[in-house]
Amino acid sequence: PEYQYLDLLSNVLEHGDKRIDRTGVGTLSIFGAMTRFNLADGTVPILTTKRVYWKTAVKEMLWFLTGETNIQPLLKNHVSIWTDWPLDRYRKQSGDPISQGEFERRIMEDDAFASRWGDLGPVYGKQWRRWLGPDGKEHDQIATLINSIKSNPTSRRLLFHAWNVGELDQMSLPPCHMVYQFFCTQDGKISCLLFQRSGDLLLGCPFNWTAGAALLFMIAQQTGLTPHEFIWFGGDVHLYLNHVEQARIQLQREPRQWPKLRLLRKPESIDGYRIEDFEVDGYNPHAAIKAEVAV
Ligand code: THF
Repeated sequence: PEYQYLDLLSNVLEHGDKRIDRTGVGTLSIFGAMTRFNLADGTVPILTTKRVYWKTAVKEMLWFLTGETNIQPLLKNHVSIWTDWPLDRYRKQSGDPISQGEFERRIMEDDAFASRWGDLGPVYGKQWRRWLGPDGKEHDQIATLINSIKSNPTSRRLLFHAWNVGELDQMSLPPCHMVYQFFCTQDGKISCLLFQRSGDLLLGCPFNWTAGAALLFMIAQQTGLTPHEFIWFGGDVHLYLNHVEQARIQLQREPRQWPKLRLLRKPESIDGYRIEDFEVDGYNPHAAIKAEVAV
């Protein structure tokens, strides 16, 4: 199961097209990849060949679900993975060489500063919960999805999308994990398929798989179904050139058994989940591997 990841990583290392990317760091890229994870009995694809901070990934998913696009609530929950983009913009536009710690402190303590500098634009949360139609009406794609799964589980339109073409230029970063589609079987199982146009194989994908599986567990619980498969399609799947050493270290490690995820409580709705509701059992990973994120 985890060999799907390790095989992909070694494939990108060996056959990736070397290019300079948007960030200037450079990548090895392949085009078109799939991974398929069976979630039976609560199994979740949280990589074991390095420690993945699964709570951070789940907190990020919960933040998307609130419809938020400002990093302030993330920081208050001790999640810093989105700080680099607002920080970069602030430094460039203000000329102030502020440290990351100081910037984060100001975002948390000063609401006016946060609303001026902490917003990422109409990214995931906005598109998922408040996609703006041409008539000015907002569309809650998540609520619609859950209602549709309940009322019409064999529908081929069980999906939500973040690639809002008309608003891309206002986003700090256009969506990477773009479309999530769902599929229900007659015997009460539900699967999720995610299409991701761009995947940072070392840092991003392990997070996206963990978060995607957590989302499927929540949606399954809300609709009374059992999680079945989490299927992932990647478009441009890449390894940053400053992650090559880390990838080689990870490839030398022996995968261990997947952990299991359990939801400790069933909230009234998809909006009621908190991080305390998630319990992961049997997670016994190899050591964490440090890597810089490309901005
Ligand atoms: N940009 C790039 N270049 N890579 C990405 O993975 C990525 N994202 C989001 C938006 N742009 C991206 C941001 N998500 C980490 C994890 C996910 C991120 C950004 C950073 C990260 O640094 N993870 C470390 C430490 C985690 C922690 O401190 O808790 C790790 O070791 O996993 C992909 O959606």
